[in-house]
Amino acid sequence: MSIDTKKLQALLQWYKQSIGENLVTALIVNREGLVIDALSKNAEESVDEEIVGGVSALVEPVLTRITKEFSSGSFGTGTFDTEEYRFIFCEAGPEAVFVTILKAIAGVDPVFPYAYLTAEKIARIFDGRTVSPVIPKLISDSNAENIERKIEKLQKVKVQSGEYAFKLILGGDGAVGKTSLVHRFVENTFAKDYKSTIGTSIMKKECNFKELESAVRFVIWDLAGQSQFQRVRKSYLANAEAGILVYDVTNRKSFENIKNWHNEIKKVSPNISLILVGNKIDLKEDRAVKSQEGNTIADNLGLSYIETSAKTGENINDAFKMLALLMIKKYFITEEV
Ligand code: G3D
Ligand code: MG
Repeated sequence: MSIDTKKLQALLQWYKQSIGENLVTALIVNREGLVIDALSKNAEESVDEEIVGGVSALVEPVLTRITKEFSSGSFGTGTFDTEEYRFIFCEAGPEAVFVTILKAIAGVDPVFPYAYLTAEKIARIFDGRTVSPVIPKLISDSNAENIERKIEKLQKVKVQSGEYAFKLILGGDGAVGKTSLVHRFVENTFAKDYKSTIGTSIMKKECNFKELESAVRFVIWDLAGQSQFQRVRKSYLANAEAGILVYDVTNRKSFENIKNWHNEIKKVSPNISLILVGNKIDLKEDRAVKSQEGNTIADNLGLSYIETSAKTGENINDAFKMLALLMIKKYFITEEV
């Protein structure tokens, strides 16, 4: 494969201009984590080996995980923070990942649209298709729509044997424990130093039921609650078959907001199957919402209710199992009749 490296470098230079001084560097790596190309200080200079070496050491563990988790399909995008840097990973075609490294103080949301667009262009360069290295200012609606389309494409994450998994989304205020819940379920770990997710990360997980001889596959989408990027949020919620509404039992406001989350999700995905989760039950002293109240609101909304702790792992598997059973009832059993 011959890659137009000049065009690649021109594109990276445009990217640098678009992002400004918060950009530390940008890399293109393959799925094994090897650097294919990187932003050089200026278009004529060759790539700074020292920066690339240091950065790929940092990026490697993350890429290893990505490669492992998404060996059978797309992973879309993900973010990752260290003390010094913030990373954005964007899939750039089947072979490459576009990695943006920002200063720790940088906001990720304004960078996202540029990262998506650049990743798309990188994929085209690798394919040998025609593409301009010029990156326009992304403020207009039509550009936002392009990004939305790209995300919709990512929705169709294919799993083994050509079957499609259910798209699962999470609703609920920031910091109620959505990301922790998913990580607990997917990896069975509770990362104490986990920082808030900005953007979307996509994980997949299969639930097996011996009793029913069925497997339910979920493709779990995790988006930051505080995302200001409304258009991304709408396509995040769209076409979802399953969802978990989460509140924090120590945070009354998050409980009161459940109705709003329910409305917003139902508006975008009317046929979604939802359950309600009251999380952080390990914090017994700080409890601000009674179990009975959780039950009542769930009854009113016609949902099943379960209480969990992503910290201790209590009821996490059962929560997902509850949802998987709903999916079986809706999609498998009714089909057989
Ligand atoms: P979000 O994805 O809904 O925004 P996160 O929430 O999963 O990022 O979690 C927000 C904070 O709550 C995190 O703390 C996380 O460790 C903590 N948390 C999540 N679930 C539980 C739980 O069940 N019990 C307890 N005690 N804490 C939980 P930090 O301090 O890292 O912000
Ligand atoms: Mg989160």
